[in-house]
Amino acid sequence: MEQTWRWYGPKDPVSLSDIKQAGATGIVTALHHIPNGEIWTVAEINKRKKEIEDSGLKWSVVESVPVHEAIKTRTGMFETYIANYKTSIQNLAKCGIHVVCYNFMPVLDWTRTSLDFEVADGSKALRFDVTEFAAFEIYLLKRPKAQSSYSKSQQKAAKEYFETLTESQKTKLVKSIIAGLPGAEEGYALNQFQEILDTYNHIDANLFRTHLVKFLEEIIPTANQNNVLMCIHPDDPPFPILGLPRVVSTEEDYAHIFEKVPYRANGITFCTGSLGVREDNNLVQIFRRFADRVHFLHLRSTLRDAQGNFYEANHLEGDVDMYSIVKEVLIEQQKRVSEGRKDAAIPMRPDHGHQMLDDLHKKTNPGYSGIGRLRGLAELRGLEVGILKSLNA
Ligand code: DNO
Repeated sequence: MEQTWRWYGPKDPVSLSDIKQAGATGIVTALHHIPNGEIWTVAEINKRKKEIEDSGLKWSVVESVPVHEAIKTRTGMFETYIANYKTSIQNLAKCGIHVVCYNFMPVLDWTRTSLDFEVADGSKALRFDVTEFAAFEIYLLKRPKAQSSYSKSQQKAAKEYFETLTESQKTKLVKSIIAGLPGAEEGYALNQFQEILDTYNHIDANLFRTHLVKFLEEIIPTANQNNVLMCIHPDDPPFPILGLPRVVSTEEDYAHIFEKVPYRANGITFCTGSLGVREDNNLVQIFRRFADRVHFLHLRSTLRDAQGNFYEANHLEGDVDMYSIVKEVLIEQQKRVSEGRKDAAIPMRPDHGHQMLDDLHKKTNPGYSGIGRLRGLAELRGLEVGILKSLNA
């Protein structure tokens, strides 16, 4: 696997030289300063690329070229934004960058309720708690119909939990959920949030899926012509939230978009942590079925409970069988070598990590502190070496 690392650009507290010491060779980044929907120009791309290369690293993957909300709802200036998206793909190709990650989640990118959940060893992890989320949408957001998304006992738990909250805890909960996690590109305030949700009032999962397919029908041929591999990130968490449709959560969701738009440039960011939150997602089976179009790997684990809560476990613990996944990846890579494919070393990044050691005293990007990811990368690298030796023995 090509060892990569997400870097949020010059303002990231983890520097390019830190990343080099972690042993990664590839950088995963985006032009976060360019507003959603606008063209990424060759000049801007090359400027960032040079900065990375001057540190002896390579810009391996773009994460993400964000998909404007207007494209998802097919309203307003969506045609212009799609044209701009294609131009950005062409410009990235001109600069020699050929892997592009993106997602198609409505309104919010990845979502958690707690960014500082203390695990047994004293480090801090990101967590999603159904009761907290219900309390947020029923009592703080006051979303009409929110109650009906929950069972009677969930509603009761949410009410009891909400009644224990102080004002500052309420503010913190709202912020954790909607202020925008790193890389999300969009953050919202509570008073404008319902209005944004309402832009989906007429869009159910079927219609939303059609919007995704139409978007792919437009951009994937351009990517294909330019040798750019597009890889869609699964929904995180992989189930509907806030009454919004979610259409990239399961094997069947992926099967649908690949059947409609079969080019291999229409690929996956295989995120074990996101997909692994659903018990009915068989990760090895999903990987095997779509292995040839996995263009990028996010390796991390989650631990869920019977109530649907989950937190981010250490990379080799939790519900994800990381050994089996990495083994499948290495088998796929060997297959690609035998087929003469140029993309045989799949870029992977240690996705997220606990806030731990010195990082507990620093301001870090939630999920993206240096030391937690360093640990994750080291463990994954060791796992890879062990499996490779035994495969070739
Ligand atoms: C979270 C990430 C997401 C992901 C985007 C992909 O850590 O996995 O921000 O990058 O959803 O577009």
